Amino acid sequence: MNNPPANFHFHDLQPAAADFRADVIAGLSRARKSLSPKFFYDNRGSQLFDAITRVPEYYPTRTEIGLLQRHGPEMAERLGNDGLLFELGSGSDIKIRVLLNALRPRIYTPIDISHAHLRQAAGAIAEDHPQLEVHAICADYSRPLDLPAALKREQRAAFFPGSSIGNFDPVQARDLLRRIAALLDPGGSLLVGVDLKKDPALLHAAYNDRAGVTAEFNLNLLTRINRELDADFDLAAFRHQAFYNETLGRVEMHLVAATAQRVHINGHSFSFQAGESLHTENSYKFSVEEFQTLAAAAGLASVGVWQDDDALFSIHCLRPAQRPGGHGK
Ligand code: AVJ
Repeated sequence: MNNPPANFHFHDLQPAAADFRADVIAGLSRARKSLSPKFFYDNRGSQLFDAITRVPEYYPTRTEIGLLQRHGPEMAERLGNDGLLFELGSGSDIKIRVLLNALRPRIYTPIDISHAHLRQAAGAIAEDHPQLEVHAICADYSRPLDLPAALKREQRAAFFPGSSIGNFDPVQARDLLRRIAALLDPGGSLLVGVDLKKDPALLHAAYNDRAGVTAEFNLNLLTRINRELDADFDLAAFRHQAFYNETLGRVEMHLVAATAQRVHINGHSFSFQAGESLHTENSYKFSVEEFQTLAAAAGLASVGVWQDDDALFSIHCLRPAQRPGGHGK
């Protein structure tokens, strides 16, 4: 953006590059190598994720947008807040545009780890909505967050789209929902997109698209490590793998070494055996009841749930449950 509009504010609380290096070295040092999926989203990774949302097999994004278009006014009414709207992991901006039109908050605060992507998307929204204060925060929302003081006084609601909650294992997901609950007012609510359990063949197709965009997205993590951490992954030696783990109710993505590999990162050296995998993502799937149980464990009560006719995707409206002795509405 050449000329940020006056209603646009950018708060950079981005994690330091040192954190990325330390996390990658720790992840590759484990007996079962793994990295957090939050590292997918460098500029190229954010672009590739956008491309995934357009492949025919990847149903979540278009299904969630359909739900927002169809039920947006009712969702806004349930959210019931015209103060401040947080968005966690502001991905594609179509979703938030639909919700902003229905809810009409005074302040919009997207929180995203991807700096350039956030600046661009949030800046465009500020331009198109001159009445709306946009306070974009570049941060890792999976960690405790110190809110800019200007945002502390408003009535707050939150939107957590895309089933990104599925990236966290159950205990982490509960803790994250608790932290989001703490961001809300006693009367504030949360709208969260949650991918539903379904025929594993549909899940398999969604994470193994024919055009190979998901594979490229997965492999881009190695490109990013090579570039930012001066590492020497041989990209041709790793292949994308994604499957539904029925026991754990999650899609898993891995990068599997075709042959034995040795990789150097910043003075460290890591070996892969032939067939050894680097686990790059979990994407948990939930029944409506399973998600409500998880939310309840985080102190959030269900005040509405919407799903499409094919039961592919759900959106839940949750509200901090009244604490005994508390003053919730
Ligand atoms: C944005 C985390 C919800 O798990 O479906 C898409 C990311 N990974 N294809 C998902 C993703 C592979 C996506 N989330």
